[in-house]
Amino acid sequence: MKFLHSSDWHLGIKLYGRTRYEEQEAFLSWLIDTVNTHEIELLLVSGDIFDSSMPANKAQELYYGFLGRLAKTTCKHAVIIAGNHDSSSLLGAPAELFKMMDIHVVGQIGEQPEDSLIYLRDKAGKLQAIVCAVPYLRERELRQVDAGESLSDKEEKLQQGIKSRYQDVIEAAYNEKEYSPEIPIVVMGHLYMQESYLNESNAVRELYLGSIIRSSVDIFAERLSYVALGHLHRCQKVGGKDQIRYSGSPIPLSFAEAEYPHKVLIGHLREASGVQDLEVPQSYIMKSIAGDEEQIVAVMKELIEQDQICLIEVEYRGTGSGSLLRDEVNELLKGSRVELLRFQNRQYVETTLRMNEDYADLATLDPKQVFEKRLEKMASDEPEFDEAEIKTLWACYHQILQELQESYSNAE
Ligand SMILES: [Mn+2]
Repeated sequence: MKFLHSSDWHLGIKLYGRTRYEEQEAFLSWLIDTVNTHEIELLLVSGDIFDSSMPANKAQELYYGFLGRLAKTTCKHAVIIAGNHDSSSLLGAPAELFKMMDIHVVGQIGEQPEDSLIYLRDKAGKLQAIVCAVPYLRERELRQVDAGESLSDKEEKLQQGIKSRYQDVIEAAYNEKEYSPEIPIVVMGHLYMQESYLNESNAVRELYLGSIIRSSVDIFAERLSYVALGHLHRCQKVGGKDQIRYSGSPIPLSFAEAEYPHKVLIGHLREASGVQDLEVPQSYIMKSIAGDEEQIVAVMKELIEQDQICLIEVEYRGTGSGSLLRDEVNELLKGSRVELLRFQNRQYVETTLRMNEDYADLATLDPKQVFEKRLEKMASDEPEFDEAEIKTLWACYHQILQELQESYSNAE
């Protein structure tokens, strides 16, 4: 059975307030053509279909419109799981209706391991493959909070919880009475693997989020045909294994992600070593420009010349305030197809911050810096405040950030 694996569509996402519908629509049309050209029979989408748990109507239209068109292609089966950005109930609501179209949507992990198994059958009802469809596992589904447990106890328990959920579902597939060694078993998951490669924006985020729960490839059985993962936005093999892969997102969702190609993966369930990546054509150019006035203007002029839609962010590294440059940039862009999404002057903002502690542009600070400032203020206003209390507050703050990361748009 020929499959196509994709994930992290984040339909409806905004980048500095700008929606990405044109690019997402172009990707979904390309995907329909690709399914037909490559005669794909099984589509696997490993989570983060939508960017938000309450997606805009337009984002939902794209999704349902796509599934409607998919029904008219060579694709016989589709399996879609929820990611950390998706609302499991919103995604799962039409599941019964979709089943009739052989589209399987798994919003939430079932009570029994068998509930997560999807049986793909041919027209005659003969079993062709089993999919272990495990959506993003939320903390409340994984563990009970014990009084007085430390942060590392908690991480250990979460890690164990994830491992045992996957292992139970995989075991249930092997124990299925219809299973025989020639039936391929596929696992789908939306999680963060230890052996994976992080891009820069992940690494920066990790600095202030503290450690994030990561799982190791040993949670997957050796004999699996394929493991289709979502969560990280860069296409990659995991732990050097041909059959364990992240497809990555189809479009760059931030400027940092524009530095590498975005892909989908295609393969045969029986020959995981032959998995191929296919680069998704991008409808827009995305570019970060950094430098002094002269450098920035030069790059911008080049981009304007190209006459293609281009989204840019500018980081001014000169010594002035940059306000004249900002005017010049806006003037240059008039009537062009280049859109400025963000103009930043970090050095200037930092100098200003040092001069006047009360002034801060939130967009240029990360949450940790904001909290640090708050604690500093507290310590100077209330001298009785001690080290131990500060430590406790930091631990709580880390935990809150980690929980927020599960549902907010800064997360993968
Ligand atoms: Mn994602």
